[in-house]
Amino acid sequence: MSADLFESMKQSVIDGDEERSAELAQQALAQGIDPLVAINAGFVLGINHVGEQFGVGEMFLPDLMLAAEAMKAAVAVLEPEMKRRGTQREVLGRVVLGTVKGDIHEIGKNLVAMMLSASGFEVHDLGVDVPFQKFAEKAREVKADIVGVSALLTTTMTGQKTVIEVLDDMGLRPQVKVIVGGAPVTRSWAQEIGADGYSEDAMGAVALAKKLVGK
Ligand code: B12
Repeated sequence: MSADLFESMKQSVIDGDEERSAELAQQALAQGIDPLVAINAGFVLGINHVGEQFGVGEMFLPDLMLAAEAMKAAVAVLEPEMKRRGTQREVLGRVVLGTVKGDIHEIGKNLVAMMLSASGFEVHDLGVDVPFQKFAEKAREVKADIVGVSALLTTTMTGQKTVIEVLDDMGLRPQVKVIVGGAPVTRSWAQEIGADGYSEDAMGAVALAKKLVGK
């Protein structure tokens, strides 16, 4: 019976069916299933599948976004019970993320945030048009492992460099790692500005973040 339920959970995420995922999470709670087990034996398998299919070009951006939303809906239902039981999901690391000052492109950044949080990172999303200083202040406040800076304009890319400089000035480096991304950003740019990593997409950002926190 549970095997069917777990399979349905996986499928609901693959289908990007937010309502169905939330409903299945409710069912798991009603059946007394440990919420962490529901996540790891059910929903996570769905998001992993979508990530793999996306990687090989079998699924596309909208599928990835819907899957991440479905995953989030399930986790939102399960979270209170996890807290109550004290079985918190292992937090892989803390990430401060935002689109840099002068830039209001948020779709890619939101996707990176969703995938990181669906994968077990605690994400502090500062939004768009974020002042350089704010990345560093938030990183210090939440003891971030990673700061992620998104930029979609050639004119705002230089802001990624400034964020690294501010982190340096505040003595937060090299403990706090910096990852950068956005359509005009390249690996060589990331190297040039002394970032710790670059990824061209959200799945890559998750792999990169895991590597940087040693997971
Ligand atoms: C949608 C869009 C907009 C929307 C944004 C809506 C929103 N709420 O986000 C609106 C209409 C507001 C907009 C405005 C502008 N835009 Co615009 N916009 C785009 C467009 C078409 C798509 C961007 C997008 O969402 N892509 C989909 C997401 C999923 O991809 P992504 O953002 O690249 O993110 C992925 C990766 O880059 C990576 N990633 C992203 N961030 C991060 C961060 C980290 C840490 C990591 C690891 C990875 C990572 O992972 C993401 C997921 O896979 C692009 C064209 C393009 N092909 O990029 C132009 C584009 C970026 N825009 C452009 C321009 C010029 C502008 C404007 C200046 C236009 C104008 N004259 O007003 C304004 C600027 C406003 C501002 N100050 O920011 C140019 C930039 C040119 C350049 N090289 O500088 C582009 C390239 C269009 C073009 N070909 O001319 N835009």
